[in-house]
Amino acid sequence: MTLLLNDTLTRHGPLPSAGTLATLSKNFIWGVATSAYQIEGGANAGGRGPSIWDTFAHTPGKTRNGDHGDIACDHFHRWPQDLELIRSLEVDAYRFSVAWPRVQATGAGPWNAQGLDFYDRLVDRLLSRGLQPHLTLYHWDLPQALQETGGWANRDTAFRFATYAEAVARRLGDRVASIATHNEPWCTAVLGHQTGQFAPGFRDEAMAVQVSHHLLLSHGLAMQAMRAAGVQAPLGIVLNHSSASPASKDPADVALASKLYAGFVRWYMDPLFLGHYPQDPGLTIYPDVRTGDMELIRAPMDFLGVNYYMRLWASASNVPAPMPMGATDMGWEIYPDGLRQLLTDLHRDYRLPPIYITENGMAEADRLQDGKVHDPRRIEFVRTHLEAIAQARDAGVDIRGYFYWSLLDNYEWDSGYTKRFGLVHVDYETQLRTPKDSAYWYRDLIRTARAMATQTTEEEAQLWQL
Ligand code: IFM
Repeated sequence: MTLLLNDTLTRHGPLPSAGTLATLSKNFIWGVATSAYQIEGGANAGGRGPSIWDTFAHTPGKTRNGDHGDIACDHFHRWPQDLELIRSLEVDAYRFSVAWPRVQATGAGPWNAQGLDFYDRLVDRLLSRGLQPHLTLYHWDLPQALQETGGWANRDTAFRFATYAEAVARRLGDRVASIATHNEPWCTAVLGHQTGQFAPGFRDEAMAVQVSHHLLLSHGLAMQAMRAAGVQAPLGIVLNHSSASPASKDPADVALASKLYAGFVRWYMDPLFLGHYPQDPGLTIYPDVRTGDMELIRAPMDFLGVNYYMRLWASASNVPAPMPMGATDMGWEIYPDGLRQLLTDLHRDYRLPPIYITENGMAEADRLQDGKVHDPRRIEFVRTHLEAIAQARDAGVDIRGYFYWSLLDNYEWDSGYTKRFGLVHVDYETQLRTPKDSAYWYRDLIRTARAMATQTTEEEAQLWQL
């Protein structure tokens, strides 16, 4: 069952300041985000093939409680109700991902009509509800069959990805508001191939570096294929980014901050916007790059998606971050000013296309009590991060929207179902969806920002008439 938001205006926490709302009221969209493996379930339904996350999650010891995405939020079956829920949030936009193994079971060969139809219906229903669909092609669920031929460590996978991207874009690209090639390639490369925390679970740094290059190459090839197919939707990529703070002025801390930022942010931004990998004394392993790769990778994009959760804290002597605003249930420091700093630094260092904040949010140990979830820290988290975004916008960064991560509590990868990021609480036994206080607060914020935008436009119209 799905409880929709009722119409009453609520006061669950202070809204951002009037200045922030004014800054974010024009030419700015509000959204919520999800990804396929984290919500869909329907693992064996409709001709879907297995992905590396099915394999990884079903391997004993890899995820908390052995949790997997076989059912997740059962969105594959409950999507019509979920779309009504999104509509009742009064957002402008919904960001979701397409599961590659749902539309092409083995990552090569025939297209699965049932899978493509699923996303086709989703897109059409979103549009009919006045919601912009923002599509991500790869949110970590590589078809298992491709892993068996080497996965992202095999250069050929980049070419398979471009074929997949073109097929999806030909089918949906006339209706979606944007297409991102990858979500957070750093996670695929490093967590999937260096630390072994994520699927496919390798622990090999040199492999991770080569994977990062193949991911970027696959982005470039997919962009080229989609452009050649005449796809109309704006095309880009989504990166997870952080600012980096040295713990002190000690040169060792400063050098560590530089290395962390180079490995996390510049490793992706420099190839995409400057056409080369960054040089930093802390970076020692570089990938095998073939002639023509960098030209493909640096091809212009229509937008950049930025996901921000926390800053990187750099202490060579392991001094812990001070965490004046506390930490989330993931243990991640809450540090909104890092988002302002990151955005203004990116603006200073690169010629950027318009930016969307494609993910930002927090996990909290939420409890459903008497049909309600009180989550004041999440409200404060979003409010303070919006203040940071407004400051960056005022400083000249072209930011066009904000997507809260996530619409629903969902499958948080190796943490299984133990971490709740949603605006909407999910009871995984019954699949009951209950909007949290933060869902109401977010809806009220959007209403207020929209009212301001209309008011300003009316005032401007009056000015012109004088
Ligand atoms: O849940 C993830 C998402 O899949 C990618 N970005 C970070 C989120 C929170 O960890």
